[in-house]
Amino acid sequence: MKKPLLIAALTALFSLPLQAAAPAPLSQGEVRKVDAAAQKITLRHGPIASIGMPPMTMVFEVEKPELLEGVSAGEKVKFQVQQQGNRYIVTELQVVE
Ligand SMILES: [Cu+2]
Repeated sequence: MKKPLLIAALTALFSLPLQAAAPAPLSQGEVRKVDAAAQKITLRHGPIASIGMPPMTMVFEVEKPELLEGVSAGEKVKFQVQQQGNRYIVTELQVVE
């Protein structure tokens, strides 16, 4: 009777590092403004679970200028963001139809 519990406990234990290593899911947002020169984008975004941020409109830095190519205000996007201190940096950005 105790074996299934033990297996469940071991399975849970060993799956933890895998979950920690998995990339965070993309967050949803809508582009408000693109500032290519400053490498910044203003997004109205939904909740971002990976950094515990509620929905809001804010300015993000982008990791590289190419991320902003073909992106314009009004478009819906999915994105990945990394927090470095008090900086929020978009590392992945995809326009969604
Ligand atoms: Cu925010």
